[in-house]
Amino acid sequence: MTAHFEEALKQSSLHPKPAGLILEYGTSGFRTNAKQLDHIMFRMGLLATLRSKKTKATIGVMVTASHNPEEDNGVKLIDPMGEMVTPAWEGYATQLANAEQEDLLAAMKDITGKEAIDITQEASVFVGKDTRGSSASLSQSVLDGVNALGGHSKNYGLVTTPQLHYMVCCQNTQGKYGEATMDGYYSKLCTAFLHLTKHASNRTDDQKHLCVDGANGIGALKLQEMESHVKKNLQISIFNDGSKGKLNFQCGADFVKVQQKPPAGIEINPGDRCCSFDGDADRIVYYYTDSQGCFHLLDGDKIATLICTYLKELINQAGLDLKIAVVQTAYANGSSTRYLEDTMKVIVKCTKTGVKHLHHAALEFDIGVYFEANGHGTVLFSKAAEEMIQKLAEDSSINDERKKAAVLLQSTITVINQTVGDAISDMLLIEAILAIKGMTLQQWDAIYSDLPNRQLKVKVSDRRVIDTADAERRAVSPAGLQEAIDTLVKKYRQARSFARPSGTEDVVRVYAEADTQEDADALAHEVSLAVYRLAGGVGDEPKPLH
Ligand code: 16G
Ligand code: MG
Repeated sequence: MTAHFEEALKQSSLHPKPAGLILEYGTSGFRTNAKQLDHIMFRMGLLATLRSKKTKATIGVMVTASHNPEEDNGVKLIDPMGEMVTPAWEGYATQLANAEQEDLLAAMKDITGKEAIDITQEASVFVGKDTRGSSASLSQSVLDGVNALGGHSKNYGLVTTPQLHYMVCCQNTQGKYGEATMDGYYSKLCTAFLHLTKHASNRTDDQKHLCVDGANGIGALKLQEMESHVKKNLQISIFNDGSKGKLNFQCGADFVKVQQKPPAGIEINPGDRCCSFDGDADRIVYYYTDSQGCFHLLDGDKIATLICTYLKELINQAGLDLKIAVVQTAYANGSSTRYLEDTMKVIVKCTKTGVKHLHHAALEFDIGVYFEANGHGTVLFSKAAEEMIQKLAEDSSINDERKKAAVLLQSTITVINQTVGDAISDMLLIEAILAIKGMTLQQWDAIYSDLPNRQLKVKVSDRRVIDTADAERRAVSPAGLQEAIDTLVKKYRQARSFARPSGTEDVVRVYAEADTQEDADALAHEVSLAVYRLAGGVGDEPKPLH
């Protein structure tokens, strides 16, 4: 076995690990300042090759740090069906990343042994990168790692994260999911989009126009590539296209969602339809300003509700008996949960933060719509549901209404990237739904009213002292924190609050909602103080917002 690892060991010394540096494969892979990542990239090339040998399938490695600042970077692994890498291998990733050079062989042997990997098995790894300055050399280090273990690699170069997920899935389903090329991706999604919007003939030119904030990242480049395919039915103006602004700086989906204001670099007129992607284009939020110039955000919860409403109508029209559910996290606005459960009567599930948890939960249903409030999400259709829809669409004995619904459902499935949340695919789906329903953003926004909310961060000496339960909605430790939150929440109307340790930053996040913005702000501040006092806050005490 050692012989197979010799080259890897030799090459590893060209990608030296800073002695003592410990990094962890977090919620979405490794993510930190780009300068600390070269050895991580090489080793993830090694690990992806081992994972490929184990699964006898193509594995993906994406070099990106999503919405983080430009100077950061990161890497995540993609499993054969285009999903996030399985948790046991996150552990191996951490193990391999933190082994000192002299322990690397032992770490590789350990993983190979535990997983009973046949080291002589062929391996194949797809690699992609975002537009950060550091991504070119870091993705080369991933390729070096793959080559060192004798794996085959395909370098997709600049792609969005969801595009790479898509390629991996296409490759491992022998093309059943689509063709593993950029052309294949655009042509699949855009053909479905044009088919869907063909049914919306009375749209005005105004309604065909969309302003997109590309966060100065990869999403902007890819939209430019795609534009001509959809032009007939959607005219896109791209802002923050990376030609001058800085990646994610005062723009992008994360900025807009957290700051609850429009990004820099975009001029919005009242009524304009706008959306923002994040730095690797796996998140999207929509927004507009009204005639008073007031900003309105349509976040992941609003998107899930719109999609769910649309799908439910089509399922009814098609006369299909399919169970639809929405999966959310603790951050979901209370109004959205109430609307979905009470008015729409759909099943709502709450999971821990992080795409893999939502994705996993959504797989349990015929149709699982999952979205984080921050705009990451997609829709999963079970194999049985897809087959039922397909059969119905081909059934010549049914009436026109059922037929039309079945055909629309078919194209809806095609426009969706089911491997992971995808800003481009979500955007096309949302645009198609609005077109088909003849709906403006204002009308969409009016489906329910968000409860005012606030998110804050608290610095503590060790955020792991906070342990949560009930999908992060309750704090189990430190002692007294949950009781303190309960007491504070009771002071306000329609209030809810929780604190959870971040999976991507060294902070505790606090979320609060209440029936007025003042109360949401006050509650968020009071809960932050409780966290600061009970969970070992460092630095100055949190100050009130007003
Ligand atoms: C990562 C997650 C995202 C989650 C966020 C929470 C993936 C691909 N991304 O970006 O889903 O909302 O972390 O960050 O899983 P936090 O733990 O710092 O609040
Ligand atoms: Mg992202």
